[in-house]
Amino acid sequence: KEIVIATKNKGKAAEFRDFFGAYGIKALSLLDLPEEMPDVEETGTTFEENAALKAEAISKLLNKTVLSDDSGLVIDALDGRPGVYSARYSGEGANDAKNVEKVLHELEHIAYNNRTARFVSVLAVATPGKETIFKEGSCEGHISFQPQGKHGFGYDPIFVPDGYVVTMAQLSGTEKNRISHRKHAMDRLNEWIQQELQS
Ligand code: ITT
Repeated sequence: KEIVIATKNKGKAAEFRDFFGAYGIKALSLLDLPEEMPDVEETGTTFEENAALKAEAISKLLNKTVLSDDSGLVIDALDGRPGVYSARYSGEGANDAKNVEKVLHELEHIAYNNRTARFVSVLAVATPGKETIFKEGSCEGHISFQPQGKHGFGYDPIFVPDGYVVTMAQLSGTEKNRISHRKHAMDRLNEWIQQELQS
């Protein structure tokens, strides 16, 4: 079995390959498809809206079931920013390093206790002729003062998950995938996956 993941983010794609691999399902990202897929404009103001936009657009184009993930980092001291704007937080020419730098700068004078944050992932599954389904997961933690670690992607180098003294980027991929927001959302998708496997 195969499933298309409507993402061009290599970090996400690798994590979904692991999650679906455990079910014996091959997860194909948009970078794995033979045809070039358009960039879907993320015009929504919530993770759900953007996840639906991505999954439904690609599902329509391919006429098959497509899963998307809209995710981000929600920081309490920044009133929830970067949130749905996580990918392009540092503006034109944004990349992971610049986004991380911007967050650290904005939190410069904030004490560790007040640097609480969570990663959020909303999965949308769009199937032609069916209602789109949504599953959400989150992972609580704190924002560190310096980037540390080389694993993962995005804001992983500055996110210390609750119960840990190292950043998400210092954990192995296997460890991250046991505790992450995306893992918790995937757990909630388990029932749907089991049904798919039987169909
Ligand atoms: P696609 O839309 O193609 O999937 P994207 O990177 O634009 O890729 P999003 O719009 O969902 O995806 O933005 C999510 C951003 O949130 C992502 O670029 C990271 O900066 C951050 N993020 C999400 N999940 C993360 C994780 O597991 N670890 C670190 N940062 C994460």
